Amino acid sequence: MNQRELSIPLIERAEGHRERVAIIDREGEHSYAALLEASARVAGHLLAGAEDLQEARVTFMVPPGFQYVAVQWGIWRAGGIAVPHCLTHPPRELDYVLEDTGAQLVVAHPEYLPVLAPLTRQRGIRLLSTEAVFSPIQCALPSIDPARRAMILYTSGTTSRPKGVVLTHNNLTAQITSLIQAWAWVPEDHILHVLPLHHTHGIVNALCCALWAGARCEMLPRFDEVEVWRRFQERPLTLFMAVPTIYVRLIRYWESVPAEQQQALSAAGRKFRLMVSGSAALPVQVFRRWQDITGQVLLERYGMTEIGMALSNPLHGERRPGTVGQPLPGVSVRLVDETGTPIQQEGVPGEIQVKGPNVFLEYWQRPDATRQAFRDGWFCTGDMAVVEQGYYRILGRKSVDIIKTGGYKVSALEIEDVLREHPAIAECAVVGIPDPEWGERVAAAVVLRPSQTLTLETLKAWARQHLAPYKLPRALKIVRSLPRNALGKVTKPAVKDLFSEQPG
Ligand code: MLC
Ligand code: AMP
Repeated sequence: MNQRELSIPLIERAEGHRERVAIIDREGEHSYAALLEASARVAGHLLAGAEDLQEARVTFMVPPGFQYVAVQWGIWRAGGIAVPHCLTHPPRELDYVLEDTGAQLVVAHPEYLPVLAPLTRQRGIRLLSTEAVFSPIQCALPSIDPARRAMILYTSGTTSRPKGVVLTHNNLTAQITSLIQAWAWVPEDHILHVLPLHHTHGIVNALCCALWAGARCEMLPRFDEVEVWRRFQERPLTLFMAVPTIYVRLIRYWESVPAEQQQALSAAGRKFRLMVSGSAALPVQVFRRWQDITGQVLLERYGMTEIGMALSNPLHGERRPGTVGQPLPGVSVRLVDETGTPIQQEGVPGEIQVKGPNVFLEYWQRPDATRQAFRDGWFCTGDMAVVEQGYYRILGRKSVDIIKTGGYKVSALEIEDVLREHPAIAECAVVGIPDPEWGERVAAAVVLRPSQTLTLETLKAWARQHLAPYKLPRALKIVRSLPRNALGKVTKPAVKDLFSEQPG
């Protein structure tokens, strides 16, 4: 193997555990050696005679499993920037990513060729099937400086359309090694992976950490409570990571089965060395119920696409429910007041700001947005928190236009822009309303055009063509006018009140 190519730390490390099992998927077990070989072939096909992709954006739409990882690594080894597509995105959202990244190459599992082919044809982008990129090929691979861009992840925010968060190999290494240290990953670990692979939680925390450690990553095609409980019982798992909605679903399933089966499930849950929750606030009742059922004290942590993970309850020591613990190794965290002054005292709320090698490079081709996101070198998260007895507690977000549903962050503004295209809708306002299963649910208040009608079902069916399933409205209120302030601006708290039985 060419020494020069081994400069991406995660991939370089794989040489150290070639014979170990890296991935378990529906095809079986795959070693680190197999990953190295398959990813080299992918890189060869992507390069197609070129020496280095020089940070070309390569999007890929591959289901969770060995092929996903081999394509991701292949893009990196060829010198490209890997951009994972969301598998449930409708064509409009897929096309946005192709356009915004200026993608030069797309790799797709055959299942996704029909949806991608018309889009890539229209844009003149080379589309490669996974069947083609795994065929044998000999080729020298470029040397990759880890300061180079590695990945773009799309995140919704306070702008209508999602922004591309650019992470370098160095950013990824910092994010991974911080968690390896904090949660004491070892090669003997075996994680059950159930999260989507276009977001940081699934990619960095669960997948890349496992591969860095030389551990086993057992990947399900998607979350399914029955299958997860089955694997808990049958497999020698040590780790599990999920969003609160997933724990809610697992609890609901446990509660639905007979007592004997509950005992067996509980015993299976007890064997894990660590279970983590994140991406959204973990309700204290869920924390306690999970502990009753499995004996597991969930470790809650806080993170964001732009920074990876920043705060975590301890592996050893008290995991305090309703809090997200303390700064992770190598990550600096502070709270600031409205004037931007750091808060020194406990008990005083402020915005969370983060600094460190884990913090992303830039928003893709949005220098203004990048600049606005930083103050004196600190990344402004937009999340509010308070420190109480040494532990950070998240209080909420500064923006009412960001909704967290099932662990997915969605922009109210993006949904509003789409809903306004509906022929029956004159005006609309989208908010997140509290929900015990989803954290928040997307709710739309709409003013109809004269003599038009609309139901939630017809709106959902229409919106499904334009938006990802997790962005669809789940509650609808038809109103004569939207609540506005004296300046004519829609008042979102009043819109939320429209959906609550007792307006507050
Ligand atoms: C799906 N449904 C929803 C919904 N999503 N209803 C309300 N709100 C939502 N958000 C509906 C479906 O449409 C369907 O109903 C029914 O619920 C069951 O759908 P499903 O397909 O079984 O749901 P599923 O796809 O399993 O989704 C549940 C989930 C998923 C929890 C597994 O949301 C998920 O994987 N979430 C994780 C997201 C994540 O990884 N975030 C991390 C971002 S990074 P119907 O009526 O339509 O049939 C980050 C940083 C950090 O946040 O700190 O980690
Ligand atoms: P994303 O942009 O999808 O990466 O989502 C990041 C956001 O998720 C953060 O800015 C927080 O608002 C939220 N988040 C992540 N972890 C937690 C947590 N443990 N508690 C509350 N909110 C969280």
